[in-house]
Amino acid sequence: MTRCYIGLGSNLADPAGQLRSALDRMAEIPDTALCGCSSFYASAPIGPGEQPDYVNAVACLETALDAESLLDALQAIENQHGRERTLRWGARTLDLDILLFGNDQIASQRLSVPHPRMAERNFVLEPLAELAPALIMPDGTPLPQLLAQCPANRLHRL
Ligand code: PH2
Ligand code: MG
Ligand code: MG
Repeated sequence: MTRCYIGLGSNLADPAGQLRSALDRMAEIPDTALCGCSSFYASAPIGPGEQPDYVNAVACLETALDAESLLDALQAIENQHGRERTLRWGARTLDLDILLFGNDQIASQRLSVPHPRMAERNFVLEPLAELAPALIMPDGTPLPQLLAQCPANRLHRL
């Protein structure tokens, strides 16, 4: 089984409800157990134009799937939640990102793991630290060091 961490985000159509429903669906992914979820956080949007604030969280999964199969399952859940892939970093009903997949470092056409921008995003690092405060990244960097270096962005626990 591989322990992985999934970033959840939404800023459209009842964001907290989107995240709750996504967690229910994630708990049903075959050969996979949902082992925890952080608090939900409100965060200022990073992206183009005027957008509503996001609700963000991080969930922990234990899975026997490979990373691409897990990605398929997560994208299916995004699609069930009306995700439209238009503007990069545009507003969205549901975003599910594989942040970490065990200690794997993956650079394929479909997947970059660890998530390439997670070190710059306090709305990822803060909830991740709630679940795994002493986590060491696959490159050996301790999570507390990333947190200390992360740019501030408006964030509060809901
Ligand atoms: N996700 C993005 C772009 N910008 N901003 C916040 N606050 N939260 C997000 O989850 C987020 C974002 C692209 O995935
Ligand atoms: Mg994302
Ligand atoms: Mg995404």
